[in-house]
Amino acid sequence: MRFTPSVLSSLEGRFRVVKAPERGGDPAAQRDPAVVATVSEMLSTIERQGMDAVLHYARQLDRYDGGLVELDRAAIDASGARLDRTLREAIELGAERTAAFARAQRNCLQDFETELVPGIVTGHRYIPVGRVGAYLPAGRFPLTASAFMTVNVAKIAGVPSVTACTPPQSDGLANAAVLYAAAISGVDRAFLLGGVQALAAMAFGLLEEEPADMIVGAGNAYVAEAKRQLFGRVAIDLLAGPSEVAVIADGSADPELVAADLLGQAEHGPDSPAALVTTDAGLASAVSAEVDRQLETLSTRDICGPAWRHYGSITVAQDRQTAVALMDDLAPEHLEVLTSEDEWYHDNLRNYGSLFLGTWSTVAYSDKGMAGTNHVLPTAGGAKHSAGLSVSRFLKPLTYQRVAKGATHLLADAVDVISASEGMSAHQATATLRIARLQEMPSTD
Ligand code: HSO
Ligand code: ZN
Repeated sequence: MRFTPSVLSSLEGRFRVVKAPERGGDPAAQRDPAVVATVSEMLSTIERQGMDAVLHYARQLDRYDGGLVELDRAAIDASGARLDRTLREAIELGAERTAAFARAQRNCLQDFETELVPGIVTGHRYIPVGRVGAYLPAGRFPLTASAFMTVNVAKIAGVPSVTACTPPQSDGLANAAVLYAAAISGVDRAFLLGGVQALAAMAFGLLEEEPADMIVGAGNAYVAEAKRQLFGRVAIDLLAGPSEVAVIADGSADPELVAADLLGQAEHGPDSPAALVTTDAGLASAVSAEVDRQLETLSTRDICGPAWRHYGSITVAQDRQTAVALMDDLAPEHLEVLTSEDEWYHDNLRNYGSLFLGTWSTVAYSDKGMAGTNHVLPTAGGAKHSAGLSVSRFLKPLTYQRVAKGATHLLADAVDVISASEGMSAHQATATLRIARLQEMPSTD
């Protein structure tokens, strides 16, 4: 998350950077050529050699030699039994909340039909994607709620077939919490398969009779690059880079909470950006001191510390309009507003993946599924042009038209003229033939 130089110069004199990121550039915006080449080689090998190549990469990269394992009912039940009851209940709560939010969003998407002019009826119907493949990562931090955001939301959208892949852990098993979350989200089939080889197997139809139409879910840089290279052949959700957090705060904010929330996402990796924009210089120094204090005791300070040093920033804005202009330029994945005028910011901000309004809303509530909203969100400025994953992404608003005989001239005459001017006589004929038919018909009045 870096400010755009032209935006900074247009705001000159209205802000002061008190802590700049030490590292240049935006880690998510840079494609590592080595990653691009490795993924391209893997995809073409798997496309040519099929399951043999998939299993070869599973052995080489995941050190897994168990062949292709489908996680059936028995494995899923065993995963539930491996979990502590309080964790199981927390997972069930997350599944319920994300389903409730997705259902509410689904109800806002209406089929419609309208008669544009007499005799020309048009409309759209929401039809779900047929086959979705969901990747459920389980690296250093298994993101338990991933399945809620992908599998659960796809099933609420009405996707008939949702297949999940999750990598084997070092014990050769699927992460129990991840698998349980997928199971209660209604996954149709699940396989023990990780990384690029999992995405390729889903996209090339190596796991089932047919390939996936769409591939969703978070992953590391290799997984993101595989999605980029498979896009077109399949649909994807989005290309997510390192998770980001930004906070707008004024003098009313609690510096301890602001610091905790900044470090809360810095934990994702040493390249995870965190940005504070505040209208209060006193708060800026209080938060800076708090971040340093909290880093002393955090068990994940080996990640959060470098993330904050390299990609953390604090900027003091002269007024709330400047704070909004700066934040809209960052277009962060997660944006918290901790001010005495949160609704003013809500009305004026335009670019964010998901917005957390007020002291009592924090990013982890959405991350873990408890707020119901989706945590698959655009990073690296993608919020300028796109929203995150939601039930609507699994539903295609497919249009149709029905033209009455009596309306023929309302379309055909103009199509005749335009097609003639383009030299497209076959197009022209489809219209003029209908005009002729109409003229041949006996008058009904
Ligand atoms: N912040 C991540 C999601 C997540 N974090 C899940 C922890 N658990 C992407 O929005
Ligand atoms: Zn997170």
